[in-house]
Amino acid sequence: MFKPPSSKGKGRAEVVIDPDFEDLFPVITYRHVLSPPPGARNPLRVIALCDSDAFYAACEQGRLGIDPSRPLVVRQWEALIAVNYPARKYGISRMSKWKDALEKCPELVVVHVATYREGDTEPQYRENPDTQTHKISLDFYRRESMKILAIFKECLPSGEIEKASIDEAFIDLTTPVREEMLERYPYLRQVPEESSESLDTPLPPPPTPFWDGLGNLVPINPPPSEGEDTQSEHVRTLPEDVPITWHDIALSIGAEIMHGLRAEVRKQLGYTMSAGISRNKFLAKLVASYKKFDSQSILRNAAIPNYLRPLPFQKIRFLGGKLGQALVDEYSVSTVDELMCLRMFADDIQRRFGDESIWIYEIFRGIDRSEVKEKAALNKSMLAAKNLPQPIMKTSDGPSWLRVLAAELVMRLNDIREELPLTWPKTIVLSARKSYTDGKRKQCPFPFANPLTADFVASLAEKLWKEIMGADDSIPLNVRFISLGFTGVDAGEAGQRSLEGFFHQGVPPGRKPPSNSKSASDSKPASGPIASNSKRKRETIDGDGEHDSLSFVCSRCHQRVSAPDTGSLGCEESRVAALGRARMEHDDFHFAQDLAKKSAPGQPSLRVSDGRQQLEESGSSRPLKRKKGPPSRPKEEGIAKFFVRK
Ligand code: TTP
Ligand code: CA
Ligand code: CA
Repeated sequence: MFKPPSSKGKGRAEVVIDPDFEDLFPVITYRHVLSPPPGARNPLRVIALCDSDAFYAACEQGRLGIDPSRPLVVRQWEALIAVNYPARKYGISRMSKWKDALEKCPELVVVHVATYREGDTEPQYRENPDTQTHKISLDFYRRESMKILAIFKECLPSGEIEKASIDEAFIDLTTPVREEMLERYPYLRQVPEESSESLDTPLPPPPTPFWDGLGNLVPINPPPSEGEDTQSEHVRTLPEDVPITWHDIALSIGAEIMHGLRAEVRKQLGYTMSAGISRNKFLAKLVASYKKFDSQSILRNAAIPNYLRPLPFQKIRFLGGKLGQALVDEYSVSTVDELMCLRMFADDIQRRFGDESIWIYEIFRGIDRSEVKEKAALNKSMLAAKNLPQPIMKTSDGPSWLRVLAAELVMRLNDIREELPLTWPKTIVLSARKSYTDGKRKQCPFPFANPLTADFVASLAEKLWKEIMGADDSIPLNVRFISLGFTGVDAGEAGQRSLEGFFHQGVPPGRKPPSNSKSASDSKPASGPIASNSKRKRETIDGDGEHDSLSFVCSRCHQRVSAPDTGSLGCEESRVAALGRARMEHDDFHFAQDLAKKSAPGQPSLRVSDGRQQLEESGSSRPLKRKKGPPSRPKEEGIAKFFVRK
């Protein structure tokens, strides 16, 4: 039985709401509209997720000046990584091989992603680049992505904006919506004099919201899904005239803002975007794909229960992979409704898997208090990497790849230096691997150089390569993965460093040696379980393009650890590989800490502020293959392995 709160008195006592969804129908008071700043529990919260349509395809369309009605796909080697909407009408999808796609649609425009090969100082577009000698570059898409974000920020100075992936951003619209609400309904600025409850006085009844032309409003009672005659058994029909709330007014204002923002991006850059607008990040993301292509969808609180209940929970972004499967295995159910009907579910997961697991239960009830947080403009690390189709067998074959990687890194660093001229990395790191568990890394300080050239970077990389591999060409190397990266990339300190650069080559005496795992040790624990688990999801398969930021929460130190920017790695496999590497590197850190702890009393102990750094700087570019290894995580089964037991 559904009955939203009355606006008279406190209301709670007379409200009959499905207890699972109580959080969706709070009494909204003057405090919620007046007290700054609105936090994650504010019932007037409005969050949007904006995602570019067929992003790389749209970028290429714009670059080539091709009419958007023409079918176009973007290719990376044999695979398609972006398919525009006209091409989708031919049944072409990201899963298609590009040659099959051409058969389906002979007039298809096929653009291969730009690539670097040895000697290139900039990526080039080529029809048929060779994966044996070339590496892909996503720099153009990154730049376009930055332009979109810049428009968001310019148009919405009071909104918080968080880049969520190369073509997505979360926008917290709560503050701009509130400003507009007070502008439109000035009577909300003042608690009525006759009220004795001051700020906790419920707001007066809201006006009728205006939805026309603002997007797709998710219905309170969804119609049967396509191809089915009857409504899902999981839907509990609600009265169509569910009363309007002030949150509906807030959502409609938010939808107006998003409409304007998307129009501005289209006008300035030509990109179409789709958006989801709801009460939190999880729901905004979920509803963004409700009806995609140049549209936005709005999920009112009243529509949330019947939107979530019939949903196979494995369709939820961070439950799509192994965790979702573990839930299916554990409870033998597949929809949100079925799980919610297991009355013991909440207590059961919490008891068995610790407090962290409760976020799942909250999500199913439409609750997600994770914040929209702007990320630092500058990544602390940059990585150019290549999975080698043909392994490097001889030491003398390494430098040609190092030059390719160096060219990409230099272009990206110079790109940043155009905006932030003092940006400079502290360290250059080379990693060469036979497999995830068998690799070598070496790093050295990155001295100042003016001008910064690919040759300069390549020469340092070659020095590291020789230190790792030696000079003996007769020893077979079998290197299958190679990466060159900068760490400690800093915009602020650079002025000082550049001066130092004129006096010292390398690290000045007395200066602290550079650290290369700041991303691990600096990173704070996730702001909430949703954040941590949504990121963890990216380890598995998500297909939503979230490939430029990967992280996990370490079960030993509970720190969030980020994989370096994997921008040059487009496919899911590479993302998983990047995360795998980050895990190994972080394990090394603990390995070193464990060593330090084990040092016998009286012996000089290995002081570890950052384990990897100490090991490497001691000159032992230790093979990462571990026979003894750090104490491994106890083997957890089923859902348990997804949570840190407290
Ligand atoms: P998506 O937003 O997942 O997809 P899309 O923008 O191409 O299409 P849609 O309109 O459905 O949102 O990904 C954004 C870009 O990320 C995409 O254009 C290409 C790239 N990408 C990859 O390179 N590999 C991948 O596996 C995925 C999923 C995306
Ligand atoms: Ca997209
Ligand atoms: Ca996306």
